[in-house]
Amino acid sequence: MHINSIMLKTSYLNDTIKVSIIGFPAVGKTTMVKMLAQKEITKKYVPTAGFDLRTVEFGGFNLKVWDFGGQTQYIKTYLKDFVVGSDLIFVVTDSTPKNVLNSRQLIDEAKNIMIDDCPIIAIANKQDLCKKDGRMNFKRVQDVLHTRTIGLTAISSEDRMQLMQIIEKELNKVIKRKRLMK
Ligand SMILES: Nc1nc2c(ncn2[C@@H]2O[C@H](COP(=O)(O)OP(=O)(O)OP(=O)(O)O)[C@@H](O)[C@H]2O)c(=O)[nH]1
Ligand SMILES: [Mg+2]
Repeated sequence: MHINSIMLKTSYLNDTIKVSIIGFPAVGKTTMVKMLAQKEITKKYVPTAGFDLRTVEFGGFNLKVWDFGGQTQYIKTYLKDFVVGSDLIFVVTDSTPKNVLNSRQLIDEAKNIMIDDCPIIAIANKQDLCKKDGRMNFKRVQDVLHTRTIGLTAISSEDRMQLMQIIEKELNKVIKRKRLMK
């Protein structure tokens, strides 16, 4: 490997990117993080207490992924203090009409906290259940949220590549912005 490419790679790894994943309980945030980290996905629901911090190395980036527990007391406590400083925020919904409407408020709150131009992307999760129980498809979710929305089935490893490509694109923009600010 040429010395310049080694240096480039090293400096990329030094760029730590904070990715926050927020949303109400049991919408699939931790499952999404496991998918990103290529960890085994079990279907047993274990609510996240407080938050979990996981480092995911991906495409030369060093991602610090903050997985916030969705219970009200955590959202209220952590949203303001810990989401600040994020480079990228995912707001996850389980695509049920009620949860989508509630998530709209969450997005508005996150937008108010993040006064800089941190991208906020909505995840319409549990798309596998749309036909079964009338959940909204990701386009309808996007219409309600007025925020760029990606449809996902976090328990399906087949969706991983698509999600990774989207994240990579966003991260490239984030890195450029961070370097301009240095
Ligand atoms: N059918 C289906 N189930 C899913 C999907 N994603 C997650 N689940 C299930 O939903 C449940 C909750 O998932 P978690 O990832 O633990 O949810 P969470 O948002 O982290 O929940 P909190 O930590 O309480 O905020 C688990 O039983 C998952 O297996 C999906 O795309 N489809
Ligand atoms: Mg969780």
